[in-house]
Amino acid sequence: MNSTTMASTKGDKGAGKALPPIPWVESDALEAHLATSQAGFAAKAFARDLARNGFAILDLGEGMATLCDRIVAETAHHFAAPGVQRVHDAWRRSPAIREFATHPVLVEVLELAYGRRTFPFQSLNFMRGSEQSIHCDTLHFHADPALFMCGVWLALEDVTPGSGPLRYYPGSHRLPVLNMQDVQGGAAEPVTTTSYAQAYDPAILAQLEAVGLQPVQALLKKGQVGVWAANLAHGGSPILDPDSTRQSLVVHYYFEDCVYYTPMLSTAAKPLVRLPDNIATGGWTWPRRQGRPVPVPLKYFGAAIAYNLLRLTPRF
Ligand SMILES: O=C(O)CCC(=O)C(=O)O
Repeated sequence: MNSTTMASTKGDKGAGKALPPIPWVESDALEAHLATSQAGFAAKAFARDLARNGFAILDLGEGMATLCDRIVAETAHHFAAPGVQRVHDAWRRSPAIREFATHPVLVEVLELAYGRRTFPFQSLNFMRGSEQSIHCDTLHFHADPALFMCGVWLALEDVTPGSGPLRYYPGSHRLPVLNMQDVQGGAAEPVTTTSYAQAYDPAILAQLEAVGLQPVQALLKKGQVGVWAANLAHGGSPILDPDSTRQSLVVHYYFEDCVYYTPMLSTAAKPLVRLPDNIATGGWTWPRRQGRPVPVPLKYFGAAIAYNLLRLTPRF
C-alpha cells in the first residue's frame, strides 16, 4: 500500500460510537465496516489482506529509507557488545523508532483494521535473523477482548533469503488460541523455559500440520512494513548465510479499552495483568474494561513504573 493513495480514516470511529467487541479484521462484519469507511482503496486492501492471511504488507512511501538509516544509527551502539542480537525497548532512547511507531499512516490503517484507537507498547531491534521458534503473540501478549493486539515488522535493510527471514503461516490466525494450560494437558503451572520448548513448540507445529498450513517467508525490502495479527503463527527462518545481517525492528501494538495481560505467565484463575508502556505518550496505558479502569497488582504496577522510569533497554 502506498501512503499517497490513502484517504484519511480519521472520524471513522466517531466520538461516542460503540467500540467493536472483536477486531474488524477478525470479524465477519469487516466488509460492512469498510463500506461505511472513507478510507482509501489501499487502506481497505490492507485490512482485507490482514483479515485473509493474518499478515499484510504496508508501504509507507518516501522517507522510509532515511527513517530506517536513522533507526540503525540510533541503535548501533546497543550491538557493539559481543553477542548482542536483540534489544528491547530501544525506543526509549531513539526518536527515530518513536517516529516510526507513531507514523500517522500506520496508526490510521491499524485503527481502520481494528476499530479502536491503538498505541505502540514495546519495541525489539534485531541485528541478525532471530531464528525464533514458531509462536503466536497471543501466548506472550494478549488482551481482553481477545485479539486486540498486533505486531509490526520493519525491514531496516533488504531481507536476503539466507539471512533468516521472518516466516509465517498465512491463515493460521484463525486457528484456536493455544495457551500453556492447553499444551500442558490442563496443568495450571506457569511456564518455564523447559516447558515452553517441550510443550508449546511441538504443540503449535502439530496444530499447523493438522490443518496443512505451510510457511512463507517475508522477503521485505528496506522500509517495507509487515503487520501480523495477534494469533498468526510466525518466527524466524534458520540463518543459512552466517555472514548475513537482517537488521529489523518489531513494534507491538495494543488497542484502547482492553485488559492487557501475559498469557504465558498467567493461569485461568490468575491472569497476569500488564500496565503497558505507551510509546506515543512516554507514559502508560491503564487497562480498562468497558471504560472502567481494572486493577493492576501492586508488584506489576511497581515493576512497570520502574522499568519505564529507568528507561531500561535490555539486550540479549
Ligand atoms: O523477526 C523475527 O525473526 C521474529 C520476530 C518475532 O517473532 C516476534 O517479535 O514476535
